[in-house]
Amino acid sequence: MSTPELLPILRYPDPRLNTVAQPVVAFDDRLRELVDRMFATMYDAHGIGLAATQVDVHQRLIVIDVSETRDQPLVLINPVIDWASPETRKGEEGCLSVPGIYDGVERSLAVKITALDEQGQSRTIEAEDMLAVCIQHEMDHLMGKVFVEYLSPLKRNRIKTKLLKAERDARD
Ligand code: K2U
Ligand code: ZN
Repeated sequence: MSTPELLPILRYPDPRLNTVAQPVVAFDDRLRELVDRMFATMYDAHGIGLAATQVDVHQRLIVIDVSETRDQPLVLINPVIDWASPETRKGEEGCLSVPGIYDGVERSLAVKITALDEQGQSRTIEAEDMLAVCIQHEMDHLMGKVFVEYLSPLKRNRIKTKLLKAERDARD
């Protein structure tokens, strides 16, 4: 099977990253095509997660693969966090929409979620460690939130300036 066509990833501070995604309602071939292209885009970018918001599709859809062997794909459609542990930990995060920037973000150590799979079947997932962090990071994207919004305004403005300059330099 040929590799699905890659999708362009929106770069911070693109305002479209602040869009709140809508629930998925159609479990059809178009959805499956989108899921395939999101996985191809995530693997190509060496990411361990990707939210539809990041490819300018504003539906509640996330793809994840936190496995070392890059062969344990997870599709989360219309995900809901049913429980998040009160215990939290500050971990270093990056984002495919904020290239080259890494900083600490506080996240719950464990989460329990309910989500639909590509066939529309409901499933519950108990996650901890990196998978729990990734799920929280991606679900923020579906709410229009990028991890730099947890940082200080000073840091965020420096990041915005840096990335806007990088975009300008890339165009010239
Ligand atoms: O942009 C994204 O949403 C993909 C994120 C997912 C993620 C961020 C922070 C912590 C866990 C997951 C990453 O950029 S994927 C790149 C990456 C890979 C390994 C560890 C951290 C970040
Ligand atoms: Zn991200």
